[in-house]
Amino acid sequence: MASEDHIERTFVMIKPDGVQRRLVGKIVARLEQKGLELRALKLKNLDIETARKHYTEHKDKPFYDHLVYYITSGPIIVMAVEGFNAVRAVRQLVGATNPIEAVPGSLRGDFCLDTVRNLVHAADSPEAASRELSLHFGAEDYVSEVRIGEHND
Ligand code: FUP
Repeated sequence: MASEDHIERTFVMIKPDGVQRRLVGKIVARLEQKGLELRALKLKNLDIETARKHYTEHKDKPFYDHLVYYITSGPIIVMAVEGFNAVRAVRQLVGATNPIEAVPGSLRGDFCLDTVRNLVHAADSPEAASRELSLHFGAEDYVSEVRIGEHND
């Protein structure tokens, strides 16, 4: 086991094309079948201010405005996903930014063609994961462990 191996939490978003195409179940299934666990999940419309913050690293890029427009154009799913090396594991499952280069078997490789409508976003580092999780979730959104029959009341 390498020194960087550990349980971590990452941020995953199903973009408007994924929700519109009714691929939510398939995408969540791929995360779960890999062995990752859901800690928080919401279906919501992203407001423009949060979208701009989410993509702040791209604010000087020519595609920034279009990206913000697209990501706020319909409902999305936001998730906190936990597991062994979750950041790298999810990035592998998602595949390359350009779906034409994403390997078959990855979500983008199997389900889309377009670089903007590329189905899923996943944090690309533990630092990005922590920033994005705090942008999209509050403490009240998390469950600690998914176990049947355990109550907090
Ligand atoms: P990724 O981490 O794979 O989602 O990719 P990036 O953070 O580099 O890019 C974020 C989003 O910007 C992509 F999902 C789509 C959009 N993008 C473009 O529209 N054109 C580009 O050349 C690069 C990214």
